[in-house]
Amino acid sequence: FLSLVGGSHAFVIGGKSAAGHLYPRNSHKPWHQHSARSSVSSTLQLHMMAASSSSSNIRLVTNTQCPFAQKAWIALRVKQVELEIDEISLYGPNGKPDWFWNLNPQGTVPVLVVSSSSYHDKKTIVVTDSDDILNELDDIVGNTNGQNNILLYPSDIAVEEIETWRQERINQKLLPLGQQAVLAHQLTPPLQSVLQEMDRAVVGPFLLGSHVTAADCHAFPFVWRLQQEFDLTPYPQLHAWLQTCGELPAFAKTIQTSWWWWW
Ligand SMILES: N[C@@H](CCC(=O)N[C@@H](CS)C(=O)NCC(=O)O)C(=O)O
Repeated sequence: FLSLVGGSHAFVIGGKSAAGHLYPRNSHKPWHQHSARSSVSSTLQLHMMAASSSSSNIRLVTNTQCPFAQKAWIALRVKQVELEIDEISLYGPNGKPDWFWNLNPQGTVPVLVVSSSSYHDKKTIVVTDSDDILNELDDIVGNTNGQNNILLYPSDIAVEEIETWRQERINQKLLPLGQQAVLAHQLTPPLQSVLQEMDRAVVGPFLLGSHVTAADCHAFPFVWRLQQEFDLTPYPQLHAWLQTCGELPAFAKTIQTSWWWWW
């Protein structure tokens, strides 16, 4: 069967008869064949997968210049996931291949593909949005790799605190105000006040204390890019946080010499 899970950009392909390559490169199926909807929740689907899995494979379809893809890549590296990276070009004559349109009809990276198989079953979970990847990664990796499960949402930190960083400070404020400021070539007063708010909110050494959480993975690609354009030393806590993350292998490996903004 093939189902698109309502509510998040994730769907599951699987069932006893699914075998071989799920996304053959010569497939020319129109993208709308992914439109069948299911009311089965993604959590249930993940549990179904966990119950039957005996081996799994995690693949990130990405472009390393993209900040959203970097966010997912950092999270996967923080969680020490054994990962296959499939980099595709998005634009120009070598642009998106057909198999990629089949995988994600929206045509955006990153896409996380988690395949698991056992004697009885074969399932693939596809997550097509970086926010959903961060939201679901603790469940996905917890189910495929029981040990060593470093949590992006640790139990001693309130989910709301992580979400305030992710949704309010980064997605709602920093992204639009950062774009305006970069295009205007100046650190505008509205961006300055968000950076001040963020600076005061840093617990240190990481955004919410002694461990990396989903907040750090999410914020880093965007704040790092702003630092390439503007002097962020007037925001000492934020500046120190960038430095700390940049020295960790999980983050450092994802920093590229050539990169894209987020618009
Ligand atoms: N909401 C998506 C946005 C991802 C996104 O915009 N990716 C850009 C590259 S940075 C992309 O794939 N663009 C290709 C296109 O729009 O054709 C996410 O967070 O995953």
